[in-house]
Amino acid sequence: MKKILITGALGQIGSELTARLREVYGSQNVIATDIRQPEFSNTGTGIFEILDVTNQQDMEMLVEEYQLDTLIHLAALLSAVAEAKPQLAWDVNMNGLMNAVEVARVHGLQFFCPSSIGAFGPQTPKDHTPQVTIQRPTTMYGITKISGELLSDYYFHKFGVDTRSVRFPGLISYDTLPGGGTTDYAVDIFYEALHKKTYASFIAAGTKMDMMYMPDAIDAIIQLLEADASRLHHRNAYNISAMSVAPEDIARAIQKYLPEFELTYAVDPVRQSIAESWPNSLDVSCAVNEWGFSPKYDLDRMTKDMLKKLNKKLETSVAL
Ligand code: NAD
Ligand code: AKB
Repeated sequence: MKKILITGALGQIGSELTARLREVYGSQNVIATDIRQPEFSNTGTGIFEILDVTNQQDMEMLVEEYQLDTLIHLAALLSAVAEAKPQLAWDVNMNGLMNAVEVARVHGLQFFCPSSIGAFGPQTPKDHTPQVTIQRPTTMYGITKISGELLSDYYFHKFGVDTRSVRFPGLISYDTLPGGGTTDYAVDIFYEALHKKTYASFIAAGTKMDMMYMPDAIDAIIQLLEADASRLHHRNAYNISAMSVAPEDIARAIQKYLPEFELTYAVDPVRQSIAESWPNSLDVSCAVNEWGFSPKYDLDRMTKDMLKKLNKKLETSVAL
C-alpha cells in the first residue's frame, strides 16, 4: 500500500488525482498539499496541508510526519503563465523540483513529476514525434520540463531514486479549470459551447496538438507508478496521448450534439507561437510496450462525456 504526498494538489490534475488515489489507497494514505487553501473540497475527504514547494524543509517535515513512501510532484507554472513570469517559473518549476527529488532521494521515495509536450521544440519532428528525439524547447516552460526529465533521469542513474514520468499532452477535464496553459482552449471551448453556443479560439485553425481526457491521464499515472520496474527503459518521460486535434476538430465533435455551436477565432500570438513550437502528434509506442498505456477516450467519446458532465455542473440543458 502506498503512502503518498501530492504537491500542487488543488490544480487541474491534482484535484482529480487526489480523489482517485484516496479511493485506491485509502484517504489516510494520501496527503494533499498546495501553496493555497482549498476553496471547496474537490479532492475527496482526507488530510490537506499548506506546502510551498520552494521550501524543502517543510516538504521534508511532512514526509517524516506522515511516514510517506511516494511523492507526486505536480506544483508548477504552466506554459502561458511561465512565459509571462519566467523567473517565477524557474523558481517554482526548477527549484521546487530539485527540492522534491532531493526529498525523494533522502527518504527513499518513489517519485513522479509530469513532463509535457512542451518539452519539445520547433526542431523536433512534428508528426509521430519519436520517444527519443531532438528536444530544444524555446519556452521557459519547456526549458523547465526538459530539465526536469534530465534531472529525474540523473537521480535514477546516480542515486537509484525510482523516478517515473510521462509527457502529458493537453488535458481536457470538467472538474477543475486548467491553470494557464496553451492547450486550455480545448477546455474553454466546452464551457462556452454550453453557455454561449459560440467560442472564439485563441489557437488558430489547423493547429494540431496532442490531447487526452483526464480519466485516461489519471489511469496512466497510477498504471506507471504500479508498473514492473524491470520493464521501464525510458522512465523520464514517456510520450503519451489519445488524440491529435485542431480547434475545428473539437468544434465538429461538439456540433454533433449542439448543431448551432459556432467556432470563431481571436488568436493570441503568444500562445499560438508556443503551440506552433510543439508537436502535432506523438508516437506513444514505448508507453504501450513498456507499461501497457491504453487510453479509453477518443475525441467523440470524450466530447459526449464532457458535455454530459458539464451540462450537469453548469445546469445547462443540452439534449445529449
Ligand atoms: P495547475 O496549474 O492546474 O496546478 C498547479 C498547482 O500548483 C496549483 O494548484 C497551484 O496553486 C500550485 N502551486 C503553484 N506554485 C506553488 C508552490 N510554490 N508550491 C506549491 N504549490 C504551488 O497545473 P496542472 O495542470 O495540474 O499540472 C500539474 C503538472 O502537470 C505540472 O507539472 C504541469 O506542467 C504538468 N502538465 C499538465 C498538463 C495539463 O494539460 N494540465 C499537461 C502537461 C503537463
Ligand atoms: C500547457 O498548455 O501548458 C499544458 C501542457 C501541454 O503542458 N497544458
